[in-house]
Amino acid sequence: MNDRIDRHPDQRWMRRALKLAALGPLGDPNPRVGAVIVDAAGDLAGEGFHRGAGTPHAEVEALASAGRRAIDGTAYVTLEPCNHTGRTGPCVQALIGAGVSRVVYAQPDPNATASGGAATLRAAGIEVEEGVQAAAAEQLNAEWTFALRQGRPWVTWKFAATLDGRSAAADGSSQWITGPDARADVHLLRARAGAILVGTGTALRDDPSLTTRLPDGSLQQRQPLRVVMGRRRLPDGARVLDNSAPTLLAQQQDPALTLQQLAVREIRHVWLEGGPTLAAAFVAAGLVDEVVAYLAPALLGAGPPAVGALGIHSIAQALRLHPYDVTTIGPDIRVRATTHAP
Ligand code: AOF
Ligand code: ZN
Repeated sequence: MNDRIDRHPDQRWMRRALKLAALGPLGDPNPRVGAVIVDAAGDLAGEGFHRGAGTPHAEVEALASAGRRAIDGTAYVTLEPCNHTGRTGPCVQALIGAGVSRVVYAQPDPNATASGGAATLRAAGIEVEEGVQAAAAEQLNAEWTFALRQGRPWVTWKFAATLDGRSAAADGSSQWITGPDARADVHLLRARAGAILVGTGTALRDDPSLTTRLPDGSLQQRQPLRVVMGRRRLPDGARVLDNSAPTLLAQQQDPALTLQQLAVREIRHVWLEGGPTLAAAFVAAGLVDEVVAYLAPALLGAGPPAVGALGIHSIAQALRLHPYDVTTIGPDIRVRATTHAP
């Protein structure tokens, strides 16, 4: 960040609001939002951030801590204040009621049911400025923003494979291709999603629990929705049906329909852990937005590939990805890439 720009109070306070926003949870139906109230003298009067769906919005927390010092003050919010009554809200009425004279926000709200806050604030005589560090705010909620704009969740497809792209050996054994550090990393990244999706094939073959666990093996507090897609019946004792996390059985084979069903449930980010067939169905439908590959420095020479046939016949047709991160994790290599141009 350029020093000269950063000395500008609007930039400085918005940076503080962005830091607060980052304290909120990922994988929630709601975005991470931070708010700062600065009093009429230009001093910090209140701070807040959103802790997840059903809890107070960031502005409400910040106004509560500012009390009467909000009068004639400025509110800095990382997202356009909401204009609706959902689980809580509307924040615009809280801001008007608190007597602030100016509102500065970063990202316009892409949620049609909540947007329109700027116009309401202006109509109430409040000075409004939009777009201060909008890109950084959007980055904080990249999957959420995508989901609201596109009407479907962002899809991250994760796979583990040998360097020659095999996700299982010729005898079908597929466990522990990568080392324990890579597997722990999967649990950390998985926990950021709203749902973990596999096909019935994987559920039957591997009997995975699809929970997110901490390094000590204990369950993380928030568990993503477990989604099993396909028509095959799971046995009653399947781990994915236990009570350690909610589970949805999506009894269809169409990726777009499953994503639609998840969008209705306010899932903004899907972590896809399918086998080669399910992965190919999503990739071929253009419904994979991001790939997280864990590559073990090993060769198998035979065995099923990470992804099945995609209808691609020449190098010219290859689906080229846009890598944004390559990291070694223990002996393994993690590559993260998007399918969209940056
Ligand atoms: C804000 N401040 O801190 C957040 C906002 O169901 P609700 O009532 O929690 O509303 C969720 C929607 O409100 C969410 O999709 C987004 O548009 C907005 N979130 N707005 O002014 C906040 N979290
Ligand atoms: Zn709100």
